[in-house]
Amino acid sequence: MKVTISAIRSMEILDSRGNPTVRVFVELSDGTTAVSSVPSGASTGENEALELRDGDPKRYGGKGVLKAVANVNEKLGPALIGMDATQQALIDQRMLELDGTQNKSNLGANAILGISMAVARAAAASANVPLYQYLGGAGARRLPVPCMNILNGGEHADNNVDFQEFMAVPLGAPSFREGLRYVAETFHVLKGILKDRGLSTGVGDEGGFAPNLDSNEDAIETIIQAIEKAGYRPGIDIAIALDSAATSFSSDGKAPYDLKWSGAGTKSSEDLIALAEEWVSRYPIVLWEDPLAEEDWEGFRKFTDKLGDKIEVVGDDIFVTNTRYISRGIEEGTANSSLIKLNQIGTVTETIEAVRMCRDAGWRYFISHRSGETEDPFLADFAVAMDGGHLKSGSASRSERIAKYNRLLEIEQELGKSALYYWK
Ligand code: 2PG
Ligand code: MG
Repeated sequence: MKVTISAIRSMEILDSRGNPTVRVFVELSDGTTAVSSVPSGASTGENEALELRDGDPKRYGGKGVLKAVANVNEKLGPALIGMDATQQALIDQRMLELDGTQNKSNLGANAILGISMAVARAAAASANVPLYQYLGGAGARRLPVPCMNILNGGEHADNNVDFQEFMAVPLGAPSFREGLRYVAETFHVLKGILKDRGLSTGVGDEGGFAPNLDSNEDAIETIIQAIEKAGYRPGIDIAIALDSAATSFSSDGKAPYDLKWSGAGTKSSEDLIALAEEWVSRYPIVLWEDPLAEEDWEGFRKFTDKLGDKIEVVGDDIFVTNTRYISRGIEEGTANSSLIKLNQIGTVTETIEAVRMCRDAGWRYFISHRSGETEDPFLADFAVAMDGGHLKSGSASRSERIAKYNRLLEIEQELGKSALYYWK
């Protein structure tokens, strides 16, 4: 029997930074209910789908989302009642039509994504299959390598480190569970090292430490020290991934780059590429995200020319999970991987399209949380469904990050012997 959408409602909740975000409740004709909560970024790309905020200075400094909530309750929800809940693509398409803009600026990507995620979850529950299987099919059994962001800088922290994320990648672990243990242990050892040096062990937005360090190199060398001290072999058991988030140290999305947090001065694209070449030859780096800014397509291409056969070069702000930009990237050889964030594009269906485009081109794709998150673990199921291979969900602290890792532990246990785990 066809199961249809019978009710949709929304409310304003808070994200992990204490900023308002959208929660959506969906009810189906068979009585199934589901909830979703929408994440929110800080180092956002210019071309991301629009996150609708009220702009009313009297509430949350203008960051309220009551307009988006009203759009769910009054415009989007009523138009979807009676639709077959398993027709995810048609439901998402209907919402795009209702919005009528290219970047969802009319009704808000936060409103639209909240419904899109809750509908997927409700349809899965109604079919009595886990979400990862509903979205990924019977073959969805690969757990992602957790790229754990253990040291934070840039816009995610108040320290003197320019690069936003330094991630520990447990690529030599035999399973997700063990991989998570490798990097969680490394996180704890890192804390001890920082403490011994008299440095801050306070954490940034994604739960990694955010100390003031001697240099950007110091960040990476301290992590390598932590990996070794935790009993692991750098590059064999645990490698390193970076997100420069370079748009955040360029004034207009292009060169020049001002390494303003460390005070290392102004750099050209070529300077940053040369630095990356040196780092990749010296350190066990396997992935580098946003080494250059969102408008620096040429710099990105040069970076990929130099390093694309050695490491995964990921575009985040430059591609914004949008097939328009990913297809250009594929044509021009801009990168060899795209970051994948549901709320950058705003529907589950379009996010799956972005993944498909990467796969078809022989690119990799890197499934990601946002720096503002909630306790919703949707991302964990989504990563397994997409056969993602690796994901980033922050550090081994802050429950909004751990919620995703814990859900992955559950999925791995549920899959039992059929679970897969490997890098590449
Ligand atoms: C990024 C993300 C997530 P934000 O730059 O990759 O780590 O940060 O959500 O702030 O854009
Ligand atoms: Mg990024």
